[in-house]
Amino acid sequence: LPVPAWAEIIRSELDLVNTSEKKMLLAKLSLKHGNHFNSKSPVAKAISSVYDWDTFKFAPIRESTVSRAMTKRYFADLDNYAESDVVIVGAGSAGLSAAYVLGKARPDLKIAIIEANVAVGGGCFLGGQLFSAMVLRKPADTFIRELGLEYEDEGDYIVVKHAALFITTLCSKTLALPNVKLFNATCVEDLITRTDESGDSRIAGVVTNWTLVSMHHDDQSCMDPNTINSKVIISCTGHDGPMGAFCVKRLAELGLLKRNHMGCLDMNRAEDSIVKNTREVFPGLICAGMELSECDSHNRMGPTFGAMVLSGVKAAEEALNVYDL
Ligand code: 48N
Repeated sequence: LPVPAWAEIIRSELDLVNTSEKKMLLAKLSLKHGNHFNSKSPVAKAISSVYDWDTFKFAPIRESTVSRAMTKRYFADLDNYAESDVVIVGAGSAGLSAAYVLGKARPDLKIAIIEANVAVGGGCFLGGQLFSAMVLRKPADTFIRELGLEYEDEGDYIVVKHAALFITTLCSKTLALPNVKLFNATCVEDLITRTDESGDSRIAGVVTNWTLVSMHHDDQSCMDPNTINSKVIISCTGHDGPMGAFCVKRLAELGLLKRNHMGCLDMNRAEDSIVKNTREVFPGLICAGMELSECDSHNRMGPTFGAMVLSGVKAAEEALNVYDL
């Protein structure tokens, strides 16, 4: 049978998808178009030509090659980002939004993201109380369109079908930027400061350690940290979790910043005030997202993320406006 034009189109698209997707697509097409897709059809051949499972074999490798492939790159990154232009603490919705905007706007800047968890996302892998859909109030829809994400437009707000779709898309686009590096499973356990003759201090970088090490300083002998020097820190460590609001708490502990606690939930007040007040809270330290509520006692907003996204965007702009980067 001559190969109908649509089979040619499908075949070319089949080359774009991986095998499991090919199989799924073929099954769908078989259901839709009947026996055109039997095992002898050109499209079926396109799939089976990819892998002959009987003779399938990976190329050989030695274990140490894998180890060297990882460690060589990881330690080269640590060396490269030991002096960063910007360090973003926390890879939740605010931190990743800040990293994306900054990394895209200034490809000349070296941006290190330090995330305590193995996984990024913070509170944004779910929309709220284990529900998956994610609500963002307008005008945060502009950022969702920037990411090329589909959403349902409900007038004053939009809904992304799964919060994980948002945060993984944001993460993948951010990490694809050549000047952004994520150090996950790594936490900021202290800050680097400089104090001038008049006794005024400013932040000059972060003190880091593997998160699991940081969590066991009380039951292990001294496990010294690593450091990253940078001109500015954007702290987005949230209000929740074992290290929430880390930088605000650390500065408050030293009497360098007044700590106010997060207010009760008021969605309208919370989102406006968090975005409006995203700013430098201490010389060298910009605070964004829910960590700010622990600094200025803003209300919490509950399961809506527009303020997190736009607070991250504003923090990126503050970093460019306030500092000579
Ligand atoms: O998602 P979070 O917690 O923080 P934000 O500010 O990006 O987003 C907050 C948002 O998820 C909400 O809380 C929503 C809107 N709920 C509001 C409400 O009313 O309940 O992300 C912070 C990230 C996490 O991934 C932490 O693991 C990480 O920061 N983190 C740290 N990473 C490195 N070093 C640290 N010291 C540290 N502390 C926290």
